[in-house]
Amino acid sequence: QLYLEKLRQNSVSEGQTKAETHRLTSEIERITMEQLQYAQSGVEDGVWTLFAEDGEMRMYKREEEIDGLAVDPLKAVHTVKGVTAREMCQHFYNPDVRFEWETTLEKMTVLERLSDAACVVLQVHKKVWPATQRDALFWSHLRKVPKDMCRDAHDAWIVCNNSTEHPNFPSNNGKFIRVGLTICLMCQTYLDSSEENGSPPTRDNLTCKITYCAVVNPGGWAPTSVLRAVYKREYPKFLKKFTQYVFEKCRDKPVCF
Ligand code: 16C
Repeated sequence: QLYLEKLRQNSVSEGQTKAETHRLTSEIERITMEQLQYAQSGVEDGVWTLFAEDGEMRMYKREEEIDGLAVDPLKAVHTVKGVTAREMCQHFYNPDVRFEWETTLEKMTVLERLSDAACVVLQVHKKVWPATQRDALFWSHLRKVPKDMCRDAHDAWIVCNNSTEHPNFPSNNGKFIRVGLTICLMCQTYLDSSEENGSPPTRDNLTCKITYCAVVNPGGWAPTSVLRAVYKREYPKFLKKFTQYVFEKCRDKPVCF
């Protein structure tokens, strides 16, 4: 409780989020904090299996099934030079730019703007043959990580997306199967030594460490082989495309901490 209060004060004093509360405030606080701790825990515990590697990017999975459906948790780490944690997370959060990097989308509607850093979104994803088309309804939240939780980083930011319900958009209404998801992107900025000499940091002095965690429940039947093939193809594609997109978008702009 004390921690949550500290977190709230920290966010508000730094002007990242409005102070007002809304119907999802406490759920968002709780799940975002859980996801922050989950993202910060390592992958060297013997339960994660490396399944994709490309440059600095490493993707790990755990094969898990619920009622015969593959829901394999995914954890990925990546390092990108020249961008900050805030730039990375803002682009992941901002629904206005989602179609610029998200390749699985057919349609997206922002159902509610809860605050300047929290919203509820309905997404219809592209159909994967032979499975029924999926949709996803979730809240999304962007926040700065409190300084004492940044460890050795200059700063850290997190976006957490988590399934929710909306009375006007019930699930499994005939056309789509609704997936369940808990996803977070946690980014940490590191400055190289030149910054410590007193000169203002440029993009050449920045490194962004990225951790992406996802658990997606397909919500209804789909062949396990198809599900695992989609995971294996789409997650690496997403992380490479998204990070490259943010790098390109920011490279000629002033650094934003
Ligand atoms: O985190 C990502 N994107 C965020 C913003 O969109 C947000 C969204 C998450 C939605 C994840 C579930 C999407 C179900 C997609 C259905 C398959 C589409 C494939 C289209 C291929 C042309 O957090 C980045 C998400 C990266 C992609 C993840 C793919 C996860 C596959 C889940 C499979 C579910 C059932 C598929 C039925 C065959």
